[in-house]
Amino acid sequence: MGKREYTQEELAAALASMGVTDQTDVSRYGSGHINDTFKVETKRGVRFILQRVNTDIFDPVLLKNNILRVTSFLKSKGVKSLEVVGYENPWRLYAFLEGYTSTDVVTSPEQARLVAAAFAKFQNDLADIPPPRLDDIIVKFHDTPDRLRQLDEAVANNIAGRKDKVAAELAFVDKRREECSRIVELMKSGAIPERVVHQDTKINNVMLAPDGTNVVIDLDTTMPGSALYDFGDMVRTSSAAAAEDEKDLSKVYSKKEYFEALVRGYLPNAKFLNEAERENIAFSGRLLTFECGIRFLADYLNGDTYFHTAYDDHNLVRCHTQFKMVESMEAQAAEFEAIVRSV
Ligand code: ADP
Ligand code: GN1
Ligand code: MG
Repeated sequence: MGKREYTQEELAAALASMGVTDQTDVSRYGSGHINDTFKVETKRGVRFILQRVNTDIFDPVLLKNNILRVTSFLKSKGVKSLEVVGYENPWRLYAFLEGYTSTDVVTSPEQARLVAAAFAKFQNDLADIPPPRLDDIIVKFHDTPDRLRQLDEAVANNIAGRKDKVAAELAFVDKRREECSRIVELMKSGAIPERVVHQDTKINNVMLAPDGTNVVIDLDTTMPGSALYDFGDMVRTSSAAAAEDEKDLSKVYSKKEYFEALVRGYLPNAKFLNEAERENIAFSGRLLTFECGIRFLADYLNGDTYFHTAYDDHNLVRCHTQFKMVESMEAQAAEFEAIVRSV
């Protein structure tokens, strides 16, 4: 879906509802695929992030409740997090994280290590959030068999008439169906515990500062799930040699030195992991990347209604990079397993 247009009047009304009337500039910001995000400059020199929550995807009332619980709990622990300045559904205002930047591609092993340590710390920080259980903001979010079911439905419906263009991609999926249920089955059996996890650990959801400090952002999907969802999705973007929408697939592969840095950043800081979780660390990278490829493919077939897209085949290009990453991880599976064992 192309991004929705907003008039300055609409943006001004949203800001005014949250007490800001001295804005000098409000402009699109960041490269998130879900919400509409704006940077706000003011006469005072204070800056904000204004966001309109994507109400096609989220129940805004449940989402607000989770976000306020998570951010206030982290604040009570002295953990630097998103600071909610205003929240008038579907709009919200965050303090701008000055001095921090986000990137779409990892540029050094040290950066990968820092990001993995940041998400391990995030999981630790939220391990003792008081009851009740956080809401399932998106039900079955990382239930890979259910994502396959959604893809099959998209193929059957063929809403955008693109089915004939994706025969090779569907054959790629068919060869890998069996492995898809491993994590959900281990969760059902109790071998893998439910924890409060982030569930969208892509590299641009961590803000980084030059001194190595960081802030985990995009807390919309922070809810009960598996720690492996976070590690796996980290491998998806933070071991990638190229951007999620790189068209030249010869540039797209999973870098072993980045994978190793992720494991070195994550495992020593995630001491809570049990045996079954540790055994599936390397596998989770392949699975979560495959799942994301399936999601891009299903959205392509559905006519691009979920992820923001900038051009016609954007979701198909993204699907290709994900599947190329999967092949790369499959080819290095033994080496990746050995890295996990050595750390
Ligand atoms: P989406 O859910 O669409 O991915 P995000 O919440 O991740 O939206 O925000 C999109 C981008 O906006 C982030 O990747 C980051 O670059 C930027 N951003 C979000 N919140 C802040 C903040 N508080 N301060 C500075 N930049 C931010
Ligand atoms: C979306 O919101 P953003 O851009 O950080 C998506 C993730 C996908 C990712 C793929 C709520 O993340 O699950 O992995 O795109 N978020 C949601 O880039 O669906
Ligand atoms: Mg984001």
